[in-house]
Amino acid sequence: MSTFDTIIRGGRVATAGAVVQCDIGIRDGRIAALADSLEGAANVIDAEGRTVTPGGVDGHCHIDQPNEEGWVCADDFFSGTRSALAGGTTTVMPFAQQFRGRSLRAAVDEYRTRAEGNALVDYAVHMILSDPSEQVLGQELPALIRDGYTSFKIYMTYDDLKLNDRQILDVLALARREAAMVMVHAENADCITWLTDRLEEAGKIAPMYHATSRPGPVEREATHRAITLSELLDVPILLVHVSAREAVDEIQRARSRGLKIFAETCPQYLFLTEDDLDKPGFEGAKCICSPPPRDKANQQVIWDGLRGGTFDVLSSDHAPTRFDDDKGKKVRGTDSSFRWVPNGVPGLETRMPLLFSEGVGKGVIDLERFVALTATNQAKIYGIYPQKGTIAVGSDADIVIWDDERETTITNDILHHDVDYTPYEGMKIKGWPAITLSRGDVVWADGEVRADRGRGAFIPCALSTAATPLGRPVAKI
Ligand code: DUC
Ligand code: ZN
Ligand code: ZN
Repeated sequence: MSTFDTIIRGGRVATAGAVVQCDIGIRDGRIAALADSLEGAANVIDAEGRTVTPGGVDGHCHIDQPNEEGWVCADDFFSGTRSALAGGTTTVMPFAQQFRGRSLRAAVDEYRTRAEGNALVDYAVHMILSDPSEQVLGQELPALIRDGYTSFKIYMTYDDLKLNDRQILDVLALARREAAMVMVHAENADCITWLTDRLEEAGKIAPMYHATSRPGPVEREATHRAITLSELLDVPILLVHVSAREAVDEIQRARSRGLKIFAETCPQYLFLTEDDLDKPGFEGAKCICSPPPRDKANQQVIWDGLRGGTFDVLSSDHAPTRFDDDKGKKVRGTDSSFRWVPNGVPGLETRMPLLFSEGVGKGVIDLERFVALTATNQAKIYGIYPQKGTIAVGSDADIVIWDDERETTITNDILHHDVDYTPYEGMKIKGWPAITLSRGDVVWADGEVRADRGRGAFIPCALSTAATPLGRPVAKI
């Protein structure tokens, strides 16, 4: 009998702490040994000369998420996880969304049935909390947190989702008691609707005006307010999809006061600008997402924040709607206002290769930081570390062996999502996963998906130490 099921031999193995040349021994889906030289396996994968990283954890993506607005999420758990693994992501964390007036528990149960039997890689589930009623905060949410749903997103914008400050305080107080991680979408709702009304009155309805309706200060105000509410009750929060210099300033100011504020950004704020919304006809709708892509100077601020430590995680915010489809970006036709265009861009598959090429390959960040941003910090913040997000003895054998030299021109037809476009069409990058393993199984090799539908498992999340309060609330209550 062999000592290991698989040995990955001779790779340049990167964790968030170090890069070392070693062999990885895998047994029963987990990493069983790390050493200079291992022997005794039925399968040996040669990784000589290649970079080996933990499989990615994408802590913010939307997969098969229902809505009541007439458009559909283009990816279900099968196509979403297929796309994820082809780009090196082996754990996805999408959202079970509560609809107002309805039970959060029912939303989670229903969402789990969407995943069951369909996912190709493992998944954990966040919640979206749109109706923090007494019943939800008093009973459903505490029980759900104990069942492994330890993080949830709240919104400060979108009419059907936004919470007011009082509701946010109620939610934060609950998060403090239960040590849950709160993700915040920070944009000022009233500013956006006021600006949108004025733009529409002036006939400015083309996709490019989406960016005009949500300028940086709109993100700054909400970021500042979210931080203030967090500070008041001493509850760590994670600001998602940070796009603007103004928001970065607020985060850095809060951190300099010693507050526990976590921050996420996404590839769309590194690689797209508002000019991508200003394409002929309706093309710009492909890049409508919120917050919107900004200008080159803001892009640089986001890159600086990745390098300098402002950002803890890089997630995709994969929000897949098809472009040429009346259940997608064109749900209200091509003459409608940007207001009605479903928000979001696809990006599960391109997240890691883009950062590997343009971040590590171009010397902006080192490999350790790449691993921290795409896997380790995500797993730590959301309570699935060290099962996920690292290469260590005992961790799940979720591993990417990179073809460091492979040059790829990104086109939608090489991707594995069910969306009919990619915002990164035509971009040339270097480096792509050659082999991806999920719990020791090769799920991607030679450009082919090799995973069976349903092999992905639900991963319950533990309480994360990232959510532990500092112990010094401003509000003495
Ligand atoms: N913004 C969100 O808040 N969610 C999904 C997509 C987007 O652009
Ligand atoms: Zn959001
Ligand atoms: Zn999102």
